[in-house]
Amino acid sequence: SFDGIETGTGTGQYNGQVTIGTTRSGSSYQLLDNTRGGHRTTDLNQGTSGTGTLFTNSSDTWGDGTQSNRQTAGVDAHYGAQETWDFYKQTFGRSGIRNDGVASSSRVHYGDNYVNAFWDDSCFCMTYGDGQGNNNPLTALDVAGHEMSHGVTSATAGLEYAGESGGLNEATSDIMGTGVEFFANNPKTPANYLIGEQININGDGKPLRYMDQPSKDGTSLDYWSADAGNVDVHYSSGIANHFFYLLSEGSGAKTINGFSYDSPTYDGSTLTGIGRDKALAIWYKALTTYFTSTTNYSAARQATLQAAGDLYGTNGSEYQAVAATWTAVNVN
Ligand code: ASN
Ligand code: ZN
Repeated sequence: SFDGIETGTGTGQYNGQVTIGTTRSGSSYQLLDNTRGGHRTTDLNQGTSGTGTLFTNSSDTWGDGTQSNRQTAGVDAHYGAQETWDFYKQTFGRSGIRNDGVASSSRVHYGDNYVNAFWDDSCFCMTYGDGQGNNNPLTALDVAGHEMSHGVTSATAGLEYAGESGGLNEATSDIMGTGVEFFANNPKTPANYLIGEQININGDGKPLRYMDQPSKDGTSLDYWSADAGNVDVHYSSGIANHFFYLLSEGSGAKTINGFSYDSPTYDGSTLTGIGRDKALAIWYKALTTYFTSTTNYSAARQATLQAAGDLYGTNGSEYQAVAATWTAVNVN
C-alpha cells in the first residue's frame, strides 16, 4: 500500500488485543493516528522531559501484552487516546480536547517507578509513568479518559483545581473516564463505576476510587459537608462521583457487568436512576455551558438542573431526578 493511514493491531497489558490507528511511512509503521487529529504516542525511555521518540515498527503489529515489550504501554496509551477521542466525538460531537479537531499526544515510560499519570495543558500532552516496579504502567483506559478529561475541563469550565471547584474538576475526570470505559466496551476492560481498578496503585489489588460509595476508599466524601472545600480534590470529588452514580443507576445494591455496588443516600431516600447516557449528557452540558472556574457544589446543583431542563424539560422526570439526587448527597 501507499504511505498513509493504516489500521494496526496491538496487544496492550490492560486492553488486550485492539485495533489502533497507525501510519505507514515507507517500510515502517508509526503510532500516529491521522484519523483522530494526528494523535501520536512516544517513548520517553524513562526520561522526564521532551517529546520522546515516536513509536515505529517494521510491521503494523504492536506490543505483546507484557511490560517488558516497550510497545505494550504505547498500545494501551494510544488506544486510550483513540477511545477518548471517539467517546467525545460520538457522544457529544466534540472534536478533540479543545473541540478544534487537533489531537493531543501521549508519552509513556516516564521516569523510574513513577506511580502517576498526568495531563499537561502546556504541551497539550498526556504522560504515563510505569508504576511500582516499572511493572504497573498507569495506562489503563479509565485513567487515560480521566487525565485527558482534565484537558476538556481546562478548555471549557476551567474549574480551579482547589476547594470545591477542584473536587468538581476531579469528579468530571472520573465521570468522563467512566464514560470512556463504557463507550469502549472492551472485554478485557469490563466497564464499571470504579476508578483505577486495573493498575493496582496501592499494591493491594483494590481500585483507587469507588463512585457508588466513595468512602469505601477510606477517605473520600460520600456527602457534602462543610469540610468539602478543605479536603484534597481527589476526596471532595466523591460527592459528585456519588451524585453521578446515583443519577445513573439509583440507590441500593446492584450488580452491573459483573461488578457489585451498594449506594447509600444521605436522606434515606430511594432513588431510581435515569441511566448513564442521560447522566453523562447532563454533566457534559453543565460543564460546557454553565460551570465556571469558581463553581462550587451548590452552584453545580443549579447548573446541572439548568442543563437537565435544557435537554429534557423542566417538567421532566430527569429534572426531578437531578434535584432529588443532589439532595441525596446533601447538596441543597
Ligand atoms: N493523576 C492525577 C490526577 O489526575 C494527577 C494530578 O495530580 N493532577 O488527579
Ligand atoms: Zn485528576
